[in-house]
Amino acid sequence: MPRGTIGDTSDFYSARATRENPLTRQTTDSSSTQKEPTQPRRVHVIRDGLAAHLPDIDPEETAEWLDSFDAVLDAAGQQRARYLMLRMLQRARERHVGVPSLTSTDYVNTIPTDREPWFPGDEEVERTYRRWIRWNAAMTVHRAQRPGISVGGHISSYASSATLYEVGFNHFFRGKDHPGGGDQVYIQGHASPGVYARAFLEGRLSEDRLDGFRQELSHGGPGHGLPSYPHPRLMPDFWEFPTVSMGLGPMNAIMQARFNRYLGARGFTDTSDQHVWAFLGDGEMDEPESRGLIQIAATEGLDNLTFVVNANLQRLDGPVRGNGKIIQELESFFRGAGWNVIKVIWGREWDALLHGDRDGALINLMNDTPDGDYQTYKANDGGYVRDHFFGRDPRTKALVEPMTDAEIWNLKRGGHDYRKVYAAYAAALEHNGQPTVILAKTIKGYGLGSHFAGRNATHQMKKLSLDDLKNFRDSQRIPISDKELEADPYLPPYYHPGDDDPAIQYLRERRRVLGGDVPSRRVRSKPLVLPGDKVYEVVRRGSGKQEVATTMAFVRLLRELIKDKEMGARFVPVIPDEARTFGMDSMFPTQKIYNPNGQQYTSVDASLMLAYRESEQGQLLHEGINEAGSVGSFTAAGTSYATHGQPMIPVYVFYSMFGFQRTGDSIWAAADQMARGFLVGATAGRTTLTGEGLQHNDGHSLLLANTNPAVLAYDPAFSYEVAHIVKDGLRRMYGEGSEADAEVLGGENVIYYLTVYNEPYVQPAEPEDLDVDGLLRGIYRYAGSARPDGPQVRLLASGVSVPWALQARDMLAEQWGVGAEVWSVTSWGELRRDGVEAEQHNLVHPDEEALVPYVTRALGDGGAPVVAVSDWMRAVPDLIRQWVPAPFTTLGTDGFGLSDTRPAVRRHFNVDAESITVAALEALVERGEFDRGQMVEAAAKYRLDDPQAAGPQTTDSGVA
Ligand SMILES: Cc1ncc(C[n+]2csc(CCOP(=O)(O)OP(=O)(O)O)c2C)c(N)n1
Ligand SMILES: [Mg+2]
Repeated sequence: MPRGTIGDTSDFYSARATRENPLTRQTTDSSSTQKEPTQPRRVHVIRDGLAAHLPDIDPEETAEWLDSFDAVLDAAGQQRARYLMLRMLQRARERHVGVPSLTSTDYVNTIPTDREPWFPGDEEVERTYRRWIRWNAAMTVHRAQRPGISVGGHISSYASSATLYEVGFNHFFRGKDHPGGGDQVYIQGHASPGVYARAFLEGRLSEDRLDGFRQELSHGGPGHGLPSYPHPRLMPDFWEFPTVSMGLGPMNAIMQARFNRYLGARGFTDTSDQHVWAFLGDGEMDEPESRGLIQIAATEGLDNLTFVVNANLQRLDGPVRGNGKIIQELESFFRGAGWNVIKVIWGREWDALLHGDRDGALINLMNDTPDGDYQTYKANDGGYVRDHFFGRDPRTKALVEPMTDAEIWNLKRGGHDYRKVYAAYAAALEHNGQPTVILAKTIKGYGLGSHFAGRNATHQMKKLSLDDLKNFRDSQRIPISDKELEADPYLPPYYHPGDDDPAIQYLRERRRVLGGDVPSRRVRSKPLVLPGDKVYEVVRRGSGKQEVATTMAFVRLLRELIKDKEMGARFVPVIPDEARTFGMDSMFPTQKIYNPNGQQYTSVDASLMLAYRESEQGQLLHEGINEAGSVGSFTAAGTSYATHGQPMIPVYVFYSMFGFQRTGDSIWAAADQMARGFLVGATAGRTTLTGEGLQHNDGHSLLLANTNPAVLAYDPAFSYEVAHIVKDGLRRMYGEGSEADAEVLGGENVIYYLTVYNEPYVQPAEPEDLDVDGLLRGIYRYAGSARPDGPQVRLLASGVSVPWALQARDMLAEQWGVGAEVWSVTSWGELRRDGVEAEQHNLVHPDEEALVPYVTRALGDGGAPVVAVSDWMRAVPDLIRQWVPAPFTTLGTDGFGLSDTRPAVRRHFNVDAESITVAALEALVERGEFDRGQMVEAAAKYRLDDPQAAGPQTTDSGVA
């Protein structure tokens, strides 16, 4: 392996090979023993449980047990037999006999009525203002549909989940002034009107703000309206966690709970009294992301996390599981993954009926009824429920005989019942060692009347007819007259009884006791003390004669930074199982990998210097092969300056191909949440990670990165460039105080994206007259023309392509008498942003002197043609096209990558030195400054169309 190649991966591969063989042998061994007859006889006892083959050491006793079971079944029927079996299982578990647990239970509440705790609140008062919140939430959306505005919103989601939130707000969610530091609450995006409506009663939002729902610009100017969904960036003192892209909330909540543990374990702040609540839709649970990380919560034993799934049985278009039962499905799924599951299905009105259900007929019905029917019942009436539900079995029919249709209609679902929901939340908090999921059955559009409740179209209904308004007003007992409603049905009044109302006093007192406002976002951190220049020296002075890849240089710098006394401990390296590829395994023994259980085994390489080390206080977050979870960790760490008042510096290093392309939506949410930190796209470029091919070769993440307004994307060529970019990034993100108070972290809510490569080359020392300002803005001249006497061109290159451009500069000078400057473009994207800003400014300020984009100023009036090249598709350099004040040619790696040597692939895409040379000559021909015949000769000489004519491989390409 050549010097300086990223990571010595040979160990990794040989270890895997030697491990595979014994494994295969083992399998063969065990299958051969199975064939041998064994004594005593082995019987298939449990197919998919603990053991497939158990010896029957006392067949007679076994027969007696089986006979007893048959006898019960014959004499007392299925229900009794089932009951006894369940009791046996329960007893077995109590006595620690290893039997597989049931993954699903009957369709009833997990917590029996007699185990419900005392409800500490004044339910009547709480229900009173819940009605006001319901009304105001619906009116917020309805009024946003007024003529001339019509910006929409959702009414039915919050209507179904009001109780789930209210019990939390009144009794559980702790605010930031709580001594424990407060909880983190992920609110379902479509429930935002309810949260605004509560904030209105609390006095946090005015009527005028509610009227600005979804009008963030036009309603009184920026900052006066309200964002559609939880968007911290748009309402930074209110929302904390963006959730509306479904599936991201569940992932981020898990990684947040895990990060809380990490932060506590590392001694930054005590997070032991904080809880993460994630409110999710049952339709949302279809997202692979929603379920995809739940094993992490289980294996890490995150009992500081509760998912609350609002199982209203509907998604946008219709039923979530019309033919099945979403609650039962999720119960099995979560329990199987190691979660504590609490079902809240039936309200207290059912208690007596269930008590009277002596032979289990009612439970049978409950078990057998598909969700589609449950939905239909609640879109009808009590008579319908009597006939179509209870009427299906004479025993249940008889059970409800004494009840009126109205009483049957009033049998509520558990998710609308304060006591049942309170019991579930209390049990979740008490549970140790596992995360909890609460599956709460509700009705979509609950309380909004028959046009909304349970209707398939309810998700998208945005306004109420006058009749709907009147009925809803009546059901919620809102003291607003018919006359007031009729005056302008587009603008029915909000309701607030005044701050002195005892119910409002109660509501506010509850929040005061629980530590203040939720949701609420605050930045309480101090700016960090930045490291001095010394840490950067090692990478600024270049690599001498050694060939070093920029990935290596970055890791080297990170290792220096992590040693810094002030800031070092705050770095949070996040790696998805690629540390060895990047040479980050060197950090295992020193920084160690965080594991709440430490390292309870002897590592196979324990005696080596670079041993694999896990520790309770580890600094590295090793996420396994899990980019989605990694972004979750990046987000939690990168927002810790606000969430916990602890600025942490996440450095997430990944294969650049699997970053923006795979998890772009999560990075978008991180930007919304105003995460700060470094994303490092290692093994960047379309032709640099050769051998890996189409799925690995990234020629476009810089383009994708540029679409995220919070991301500053840099493509450094040399290690000193990396140093300046990182240094400036730390200053901009963590080193500055706010305008109002220098002691409070100000800085910018941006994310740095650096693309670094795996091709080793000599890293030059920083030039003495380096144009640092240009480097940080995106472009500076690295090398002047080598032939001032001949025709002139300018070569713009970035990242790994700068050495190709330098080679072309020599070829142009030596072989064709042409002078070429080489400019290092550290950021095409930042140059573009600057250009766009200038254009925008000039458009709206035509009276002022026009701003000239930086790239135009930097390149000046020289007029020499410009050839731009990179290891990215042409659209990347094309980002600056309109501001380049000269003829502009771009070369790039458009198309799929493929596996071959670097020179072959670079010839194929025509981005190598030879191709640059010919492109430059061509540009000069166009201007009449070079002879066409000679240019054609050059192309033929270099065999530009023949990858087989390209030179041999540069260095070992590394493996991914
Ligand atoms: C990733 C993603 N895909 C699609 C949507 C569009 N969408 C918004 S709400 C919704 C249905 C939500 O159903 P559910 O999760 O059951 O929530 P409910 O409103 O029923 O509580 C859909 C599909 C989205 N917001 N995010
Ligand atoms: Mg739903």
